[in-house]
Amino acid sequence: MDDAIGGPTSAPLTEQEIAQYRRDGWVLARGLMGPQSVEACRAALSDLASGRLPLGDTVLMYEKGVDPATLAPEAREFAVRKYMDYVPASPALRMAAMNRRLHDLLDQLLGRGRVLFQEMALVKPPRIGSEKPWHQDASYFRVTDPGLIVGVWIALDAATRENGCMELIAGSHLGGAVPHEHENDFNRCRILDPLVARDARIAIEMEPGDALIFHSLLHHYTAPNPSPLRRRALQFHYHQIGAVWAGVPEHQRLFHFEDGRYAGCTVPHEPADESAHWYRGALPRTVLPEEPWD
Ligand SMILES: O=C(O)CCC(=O)C(=O)O
Repeated sequence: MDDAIGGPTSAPLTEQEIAQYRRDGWVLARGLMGPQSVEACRAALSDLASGRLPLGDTVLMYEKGVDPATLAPEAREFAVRKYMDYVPASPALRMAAMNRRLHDLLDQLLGRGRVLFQEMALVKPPRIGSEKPWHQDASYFRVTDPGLIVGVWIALDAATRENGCMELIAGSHLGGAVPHEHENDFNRCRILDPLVARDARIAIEMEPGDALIFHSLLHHYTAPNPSPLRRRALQFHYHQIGAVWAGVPEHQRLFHFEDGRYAGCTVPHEPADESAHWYRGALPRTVLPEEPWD
C-alpha cells in the first residue's frame, strides 16, 4: 500500500506522510509493534478474559445477548466485544500505549506532550462480532478542540474486509463535526445516514503490529465479522496537553442538529435506561514513552 510507512522501523514520518495526515485525516504506520509485543498483548487480553490475570479496573463488555456467567472462563474471550481501562493490568498493554516509536510519530504530527485518556481493545469475535456504525470519535468526547485528539488503532490479528477491518472516508475530518443519532442502545451512535459519503469509503487492511493513526473527526466504520477469523485490535486516544474538557453545552456547539438540539454521543437523545449509556470522562494517564520490546 502506498500509504504504508514500511517495515518494522523507527523511521520518522516523511513530509508526504505528515501532509497526508492533514489532508486525509489518517496515516498508516506499518510494523509499529513487533511480533513479540503483539503476542504478549494477545496473551494479556486472553488472560484478562479468562481470569488468569486480575481485572483490577478493567471492564469487559460482551457482544449483545451473551451472558458471560454461562460461559467457561476459557470461552469468554470469544464473546467479548470490548475491554476498557486495561493499561495498568499488564506491562505488554502499557508498552503498547506508551511505545516510544509511536509517540515519536505523534510528536511529529501534533507536537510534544500528551495524555492517554481512553484505552479500549476491540475484539470482534469470529462469527458474532458486531459492526461499529459510521461515527466520528470526537462525538464521544466532550472536548472543545477535536484537532488536539488523535486515535491510534493497532491490529493484533490481520484485519481484512472479511473480518471487519477499519473503513474510512479520507478527508472527511475537514468537514468538521457532523450530527450523530443515538440508538439509545449501549453507546451505539451513528452519523446521520445522508451525511456519510459511502461511495468514497476505503478499507484499510492491516497486518498484526500495524497502526492506523487518525484524526478524531474522521468518519470511520467497521463491518460485522461473520468469518471464522479473530479480529483483535487495541485502540488508544490521546489528547495534547492543554486540551479543554468541557460539558454538554460546549460539546453541543460542535455536535448539533439543524434545530440546535444536541447531536453528540455523550448522552442519549431520548430518555434511556441507565444501562443504555455511560459517559465516564477522561483517564489521566500522562504519557511516559517506553522503549518497545521489539
Ligand atoms: O474496532 C472496531 O471495531 C471499532 C473501532 C472504532 O471505531 C471505535 O471504537 O471508535
